[in-house]
Amino acid sequence: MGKIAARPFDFQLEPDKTALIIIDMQRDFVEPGGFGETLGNDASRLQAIIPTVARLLDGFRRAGLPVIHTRECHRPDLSDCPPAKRNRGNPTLRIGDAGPMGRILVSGEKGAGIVPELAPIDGEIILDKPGKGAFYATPLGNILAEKAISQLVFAGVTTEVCVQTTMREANDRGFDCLLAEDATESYFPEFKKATIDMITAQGAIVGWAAATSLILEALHD
Ligand code: TIU
Repeated sequence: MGKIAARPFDFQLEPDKTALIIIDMQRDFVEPGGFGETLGNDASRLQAIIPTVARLLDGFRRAGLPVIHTRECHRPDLSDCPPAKRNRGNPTLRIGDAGPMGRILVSGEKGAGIVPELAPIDGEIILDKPGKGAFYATPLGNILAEKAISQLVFAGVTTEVCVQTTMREANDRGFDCLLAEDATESYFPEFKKATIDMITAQGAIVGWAAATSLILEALHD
């Protein structure tokens, strides 16, 4: 029961200790005209995983397990956005500038919102984070400790940036981390592959990876 044929070896899911964390499925990253595209990316690859993330989310909801949604965004006065982050890469629009979906990556703006297909429901946690990792400058560690969570299933974008950073933060804090590999995506397919290869290498040095369908089967064994 609960055994998932994951990479690099089976992951033993313990549902009563498990939460789903969906990273940054925000319009600014997955829809045209958002922050992702201001950095020079094509958002359509990311948009394509929405139905798979929705299936995973539905499975956790039906199992009655905790769900955490993160959003990478900043206060309207940008006091939590270091100038180094705002200026990095000389983007066409900077964080805080007015874009087609409101001010780029600013909390409360349309672009910073989670895509409607994955909208959080009552009882789910929404966590705004100023960094790439979800533990930095947020109450995530305390939230998980209160719920006695020790296993995290990861989905969302982008695989090598906010997903990987958060998995590494979680791994160092003692969580078993499982990435739903078809429920995450990158603007760069080769970076997605490399990230999954590097987190699962060396005997799951950062964590495991498995298909969403296998995770859902284990949840409902
Ligand atoms: N640029 C990029 O790949 N990602 C980010 O800036 N944030 C997240 O990954 N959420």
